[in-house]
Amino acid sequence: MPLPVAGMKKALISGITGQDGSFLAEFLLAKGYEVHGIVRRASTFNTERLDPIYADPHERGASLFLHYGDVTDGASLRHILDRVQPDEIYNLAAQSHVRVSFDQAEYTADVVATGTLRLLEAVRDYAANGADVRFYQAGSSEMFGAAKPPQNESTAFYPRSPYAASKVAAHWYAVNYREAYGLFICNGILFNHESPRRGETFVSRKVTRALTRIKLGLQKKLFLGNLEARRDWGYAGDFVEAMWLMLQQFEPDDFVVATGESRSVRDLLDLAGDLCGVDWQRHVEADPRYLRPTEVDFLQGDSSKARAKLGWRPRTSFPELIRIMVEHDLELARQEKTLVEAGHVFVQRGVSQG
Ligand code: NDP
Ligand code: GDR
Repeated sequence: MPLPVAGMKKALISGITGQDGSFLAEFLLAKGYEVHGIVRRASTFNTERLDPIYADPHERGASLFLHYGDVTDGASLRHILDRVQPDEIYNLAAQSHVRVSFDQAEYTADVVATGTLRLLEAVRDYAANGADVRFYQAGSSEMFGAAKPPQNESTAFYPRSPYAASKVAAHWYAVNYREAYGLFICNGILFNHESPRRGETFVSRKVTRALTRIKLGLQKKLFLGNLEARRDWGYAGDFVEAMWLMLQQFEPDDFVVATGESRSVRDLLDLAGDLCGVDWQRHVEADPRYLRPTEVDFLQGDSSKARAKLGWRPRTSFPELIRIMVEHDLELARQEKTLVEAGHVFVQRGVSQG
């Protein structure tokens, strides 16, 4: 591996292969950081979202480096900290699907709650050995759960899923490590943010993938759960900037990051349907598999603090976000159609999970 360039700031991202990890890596590389990411071993490639920014580490000038590790494996985290010596750590690793967390509650807690604790313990030792390090914890609006909107930093948490309860635990671990050991730790409480890189079992992407495929005759039905739930949906590319801004402040603090606007799943279908020229009512069917035992009905964030103190604001409106996603997925559908017309059989994967 080439020697790091002196003076370059080093960031370590857990969850770098996910939606946010890939946007954050791009953002930090553009700022001149050397970026290191933790990747878990899988039997298939899980680094697809990093393809556009990944260069062979043997090549001169490479500034993105990947390390095998897992937040369920504390020793691997310590080894990575020793090797990388980061200035900033972004803890984005999670089993992040709320519905799945009801099926895999213990595992979700192990990754989301105890995984954060393992990383904080490793950071505590790293700092005790003299490192000057800053830590970002990826908190979620799901922590507010049943609390009345609009939700801000003073709103009491009322988690409604094993995922949300685990994020609340991680949040308080982070606060405690800040207070107990004087570490520079920030909790970002981010409301939903989406993009063409969103996993296909989250509702925004599930809708844009399905309606664009329906438009081109590749699919007939879309099975969904609760259409009345309301979310504050923003663009992931805008939200990763807020993570970075938190770590550039004089004092560590916690911030809500949101657009301030809330829409229902039905509104999302109306907008995506209009953009595709598809009457969704003719194609959408209810499937109770996608309902959650306890739902979060209404999220709408108040990010006045982040706007005032970080100077952060969202740049991409909801209609613009959905337009970007529809355009991207329409292109994917066109590619699929070309293959189908050339005789390839297409299998739609994975949507039964989400
Ligand atoms: P994704 O699900 O797209 O990415 C999750 C990342 O965590 C992936 O890189 C995944 O790896 C990795 N991961 C999962 N389990 C482990 C593990 N045991 N050890 C190491 N890495 C692991 O999530 P997002 O990018 O959307 O979200 C990033 C973070 O922000 C998450 O913590 C999420 O809970 C939180 N969040 C997200 C919001 C959103 O709207 N997107 C809103 C609020 C919070 P792999 O690719 O191998 O699966
Ligand atoms: P969420 O996102 O649970 O808010 O968590 P998701 O897109 O999964 O659900 C949003 C809302 O849509 C309703 N819904 C469906 N959801 C899915 N996935 N599939 C369906 O078929 C469907 N039908 C209706 C859901 O019930 C829900 O009300 C996301 C994740 O990124 C978390 O990690 C993150 O913390 C929060 O956002 C903020």
